[in-house]
Amino acid sequence: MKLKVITSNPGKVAEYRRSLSDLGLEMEHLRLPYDEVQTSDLEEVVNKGMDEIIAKGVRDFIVDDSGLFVDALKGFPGVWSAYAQKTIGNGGILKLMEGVEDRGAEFRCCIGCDIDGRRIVVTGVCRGSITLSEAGSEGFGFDPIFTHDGRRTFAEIPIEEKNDVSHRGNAVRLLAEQLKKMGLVG
Ligand code: ITT
Repeated sequence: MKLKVITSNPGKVAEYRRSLSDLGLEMEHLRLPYDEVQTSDLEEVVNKGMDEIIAKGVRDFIVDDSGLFVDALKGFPGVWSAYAQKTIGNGGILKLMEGVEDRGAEFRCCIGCDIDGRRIVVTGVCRGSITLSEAGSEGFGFDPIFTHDGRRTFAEIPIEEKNDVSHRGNAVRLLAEQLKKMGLVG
């Protein structure tokens, strides 16, 4: 079965290709802009986005709304992650964290999947911390400043290892459970 991954971010597509091919799902990248409503709730962004995409007549797809939530910044950049990444970038986040001892943070990923006329929405989380400096060249976005094991950033580990522990990997595992329950994958 083929699923479209509707995103402007090729890094997400690469991660989905790795993790969902095991289920026999073929992923196809589709750039189709949709409104990301401004709300503090990733699931709401996903559900509204899915309504809009379905209204355009597109079916059998995945959308993904993700963010980095930093404890000491009271959850910032969170739902404003894309804007923060484009404006202040990783350097700006590190600057905000200068002299801050509590470096705890988490990535969250909400996946919306329309498949066979049905809708599945799941959220995966990955706890970790913000590093003192940027490291690594793998991945995308905030990967160079986030570590899950306190040793290497997400930009210093291969995509398979990131998928094993990441917010997106955890969300994919929840999605896979649902798809299996529905008998849509083996
Ligand atoms: P689409 O909305 O088109 O899918 P996007 O990159 O804007 O692409 P999000 O709004 O979900 O995606 O992501 C918000 C920001 O968080 C964005 O700057 C991403 O690069 C970043 N981000 C999301 N997932 C990430 C991950 O696994 N590792 C590092 N940064 C991530």
